Amino acid sequence: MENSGSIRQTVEQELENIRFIDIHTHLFKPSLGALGLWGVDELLTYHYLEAELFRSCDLKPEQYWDLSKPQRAQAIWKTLFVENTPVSESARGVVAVLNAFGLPTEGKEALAEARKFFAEQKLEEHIGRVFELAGISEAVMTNDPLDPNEAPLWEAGTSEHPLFHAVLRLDRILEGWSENWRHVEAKGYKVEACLSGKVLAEVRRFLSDWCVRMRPVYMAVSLPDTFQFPEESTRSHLLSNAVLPVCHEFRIPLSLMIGVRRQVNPAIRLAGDGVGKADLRSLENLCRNFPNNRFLVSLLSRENQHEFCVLARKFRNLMPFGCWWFLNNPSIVEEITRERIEMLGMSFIPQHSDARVLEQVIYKWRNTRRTLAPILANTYSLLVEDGRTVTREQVRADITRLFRKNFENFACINCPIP
Ligand code: FIX
Ligand code: ZN
Repeated sequence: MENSGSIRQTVEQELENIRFIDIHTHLFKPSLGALGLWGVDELLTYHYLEAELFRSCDLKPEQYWDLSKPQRAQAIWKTLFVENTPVSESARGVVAVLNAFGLPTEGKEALAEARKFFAEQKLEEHIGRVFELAGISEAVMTNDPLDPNEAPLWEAGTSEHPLFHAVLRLDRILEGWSENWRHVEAKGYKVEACLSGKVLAEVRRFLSDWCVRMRPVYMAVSLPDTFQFPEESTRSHLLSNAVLPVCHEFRIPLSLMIGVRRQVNPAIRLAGDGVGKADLRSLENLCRNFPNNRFLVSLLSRENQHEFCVLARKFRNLMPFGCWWFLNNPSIVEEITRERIEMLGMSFIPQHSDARVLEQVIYKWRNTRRTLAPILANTYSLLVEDGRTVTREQVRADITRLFRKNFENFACINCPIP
């Protein structure tokens, strides 16, 4: 390929042909039942859209929360899709999903028609169709061993599903030990609020038992912008003496998602979280002090991204991934992805969907392909200008590395189970 036109066409074709692994979602395999959200009412009551609703109507949050789910969806459809033009990233996403299924995307009647369509779908085959439309082969879940609705399903034994991988989510342990240690104790582990050597050994046993039960591809935690390591804290002790040793034993990475300011506005619930710039010295200390652990990391603040790339150049056990949450907008995805390629080559994971509702993967991955095509094409055009030829095989290998192999290798997906 010599000219930019043929390069762009080849990049678009290879992006279209390759099935990606979605490495962080809030989707659930069918055997986890009602935890899995799908259909138009769930799409419309996505917390991203709830935040936008309150900016465009007189409904007060407390009035909104008193409504039923269908009534909330109706309020959002009326406000953001009928009375206003759905131009935000999240609102346009709903339009793209309805359009992908050949459903009407505007007017008062469109919601009723969409509801009828989704009510007719059988979940198992619907999942397959949605993943095909999204161009993904698998989705990685978020699974909480202390969630009162989810844990019993795993403890009773759930069936594996070829399209879903599990993740052991640690927020209630690492961020809420003082109020949650009793739930760990209730499951038969001799733990208490204070972290003695014996208690830490029991926490390791709890984590190991859940790794055997869930077979997670990584452990994960979402951390505030104020996260510090090391520090004299329960979280720091649990990380050093329980979580990281068990991750190492099971050869899985620890995913750190850093920078959330939880409940900036509690009145709007899940939509009320904000963002703050993190101190990356803490991440640097973790990567340096635990060279045999692997850290799969996403940072929420745009202001952290350049320093993040520099840090990733220093530590091969640090894998940057995704343009997370408030960063998952084309204008910012472009900036972040270009600086990652310029500093890290193809040794990072560009995106995840963070989908909470099944059909969101359709628009989130279409947007990723649409945003990345010119970035990758420009990358190869510069290389041609500077004296290298670029082949379709190289483009295919690079995209496969970005959206599959970097994760498979880093998470040791194909390693023998310890
Ligand atoms: O901690 C997380 O996994 C975040 O992604 C969520 O808490 C957040 O609500 C979200 O869905 C962002 O996209
Ligand atoms: Zn998430």
